[in-house]
Amino acid sequence: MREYMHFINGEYTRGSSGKTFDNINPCDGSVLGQVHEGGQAEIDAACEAARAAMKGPWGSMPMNERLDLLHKVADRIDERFDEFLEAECADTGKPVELASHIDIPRGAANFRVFADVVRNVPAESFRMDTPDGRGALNYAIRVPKGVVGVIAPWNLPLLLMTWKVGPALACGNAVVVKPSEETPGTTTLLGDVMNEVGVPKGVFNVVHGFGPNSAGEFLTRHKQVDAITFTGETRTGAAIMKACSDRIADVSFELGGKNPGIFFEDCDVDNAVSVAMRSCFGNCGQVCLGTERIYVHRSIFDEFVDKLAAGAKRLKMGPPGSGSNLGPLISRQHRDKVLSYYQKAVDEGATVVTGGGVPDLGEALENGSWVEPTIWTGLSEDAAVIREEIFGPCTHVRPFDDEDEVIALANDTDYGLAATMHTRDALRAHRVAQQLEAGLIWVNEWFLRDLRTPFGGSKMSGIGREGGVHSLEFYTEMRNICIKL
Ligand code: NAD
Ligand code: 6OD
Repeated sequence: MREYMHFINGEYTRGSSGKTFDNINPCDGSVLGQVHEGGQAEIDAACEAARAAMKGPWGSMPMNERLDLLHKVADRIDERFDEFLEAECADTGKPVELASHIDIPRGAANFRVFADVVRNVPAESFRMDTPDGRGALNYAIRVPKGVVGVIAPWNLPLLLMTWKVGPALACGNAVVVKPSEETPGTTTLLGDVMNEVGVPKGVFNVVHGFGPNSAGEFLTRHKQVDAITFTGETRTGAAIMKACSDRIADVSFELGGKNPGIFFEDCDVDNAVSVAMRSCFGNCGQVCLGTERIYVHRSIFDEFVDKLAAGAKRLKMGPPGSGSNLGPLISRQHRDKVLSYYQKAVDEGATVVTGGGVPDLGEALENGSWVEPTIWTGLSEDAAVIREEIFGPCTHVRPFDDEDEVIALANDTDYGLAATMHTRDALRAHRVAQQLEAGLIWVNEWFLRDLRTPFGGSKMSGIGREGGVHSLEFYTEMRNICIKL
């Protein structure tokens, strides 16, 4: 039986309450291990350790030494790749193929890339005239924000946690991380890596627990925390914003989405369908960038739906390591939510093209959180499954007739995270992309990431942009120094 401890001030600790909760294997409902539940005492200790690190060796460490250490963190993640892979797949049930190509490599890349961004960022300076003719020189320096609280979700646990921790540390901050209660494994393991490469104690802290009235909320309300970076549900973002408002702590939010996929008549249908297979069903649909609303030009609608349905039927469900390419949902609770939308779709009159239920994968997996990949057609745009984020392996497909119509359909949502658009017409690609109300627009692709680019959502999908130098906007503060010459 595994044990997931907090990591505070460079040491693993069980904390003071003695309370634990089960970490459940989503493939079969078995208990993987016990997670220690942090409360106010653990958050206090972690924030104190982080503050002390800022005042101590971390705060005074030369920049290149700090960034070299982060390269060593990345190298060590690579060296311990198999352990990270095992822990990630155990917590999430995701296919080994997926985690080994995306989650774990990105865990390392998030440290390397941001170390290099910080090393190379140019400084800003302005020479100004003054009435006495001598002039003045302004230059801006960047200083770390201080202690940054990182609150992460369960869908891409290592990737999304390090996407915040990498730039935060590169900029010289110390962090207190609250991983999702569903996925404690890889974040816990990262503490060991920090110690192995010599990151000073207190720089990276982890407190396990839940959200409201638990470690998550206590972190957001803590006076020693200067900023909160959060990835998760829009509703949770609203609660965190309120918690931070009393002390005007800065927030960066990557929230939910209800992302459109647009497929024009001139697209390469086979390529488009293979991209849609990933964007609808990859990670069992549990990707914030995923496509839950598809709009296909009427002239290729039947061909597209047939090919997507054939692809969905070919997916092999099973636990990690079984050669599967579709894992379970994260939990029974989340499965109940997804299945409630499967039912709503039927109640609202959808045609179920494929899926719509729970697969029979045999006795060994009957207590897991499995659902069938599902495609609907025939719903009107006010249906719940078209308006609300489901976060499951499902999508609705609707035909359209012209460009203006599809732009209006795509933008008719409270969210604005991502879109995937497919056409061979480059002019149309630019024209339409520029009218889509989303932070990330892929043409003939999906989730192709260059970590130097701005990442984030519009409308209810988030606040701010991270990635490349944009992360520096959040993880540092600028000070202007004006020198009279
Ligand atoms: P969630 O909001 O339920 O939980 C995320 C984290 O917040 C967890 O660690 C949880 O314990 C914590 N939390 C919950 N309530 C809290 C509170 N009141 N105060 C402080 N912390 C609290 O999200 P989830 O279910 O883990 O993840 C799925 C959601 O995340 C989806 O909506 C998805 O779209 C979104 N997401 C967005 C992005 C993005 O980049 N925009 C990326 C991944 C996931
Ligand atoms: O690729 C990333 O940096 C990122 N933040 C991905 C988010 C995926 C959402 O589930």
